[in-house]
Amino acid sequence: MIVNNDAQVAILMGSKSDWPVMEHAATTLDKFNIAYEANVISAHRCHDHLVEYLNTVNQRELKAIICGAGLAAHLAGVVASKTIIPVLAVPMDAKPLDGLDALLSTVQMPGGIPVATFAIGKPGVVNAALFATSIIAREDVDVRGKLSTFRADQTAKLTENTDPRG
Ligand code: RP5
Repeated sequence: MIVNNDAQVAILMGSKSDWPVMEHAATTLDKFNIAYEANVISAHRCHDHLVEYLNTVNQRELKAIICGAGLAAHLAGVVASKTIIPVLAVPMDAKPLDGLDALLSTVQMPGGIPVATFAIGKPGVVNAALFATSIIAREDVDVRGKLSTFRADQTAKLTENTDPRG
C-alpha cells in the first residue's frame, strides 16, 4: 500500500486493469504539480486492506479522493462511507456493458453519503483530476494560476485553427 504524506489527492482503483485509464488522473495532476498517491484496492476483493488504508487517509490532509471502478462498482461509495473528504468517482468502461453498469452503480447513491460521479472512462478521469485541482485552487494561488493558464491554452488551441478539415 502506497502512502505519500505529501499527497493532496489519492487515486484509487478496483483493479490493475483500470490503470491504463486511471493514469490520466496522475498525468493531469502532474500538470499542476499536485502531489498524489495511487493504489489498487478493491472494495470487494480486499476490503480489509481498503479499511486499513482509509484509516491512514483520515489522519492526513488529502483534499480529494478519485476512485475508478468498473462492473458492479462499489469502491467510491465504500470510500465515502469512511471519510468526509470529497470522493470523485469515475465509472470504468469494462466489458461487457462498457461502463453503463458502473455508471449506474456509482451515480445511484442513496441519500446521505454522496459521491460526485464523472463521465465513463478517460474523459471522466481527466475531469475528476481537474475537479480536484479546482478544489485545491480555492486555497492555493499557484495552482489557481496554473489552472487559469491551462484553460486559456486549451481555448487558444481550439481557436487558432477552426478549419475542421485540418
Ligand atoms: C472492478 O472490476 C475493477 O475496477 C475493474 O474495472 C473490473 C474488472 O476487474 P479485473 O477483473 O480486471 O480485475 O472491480
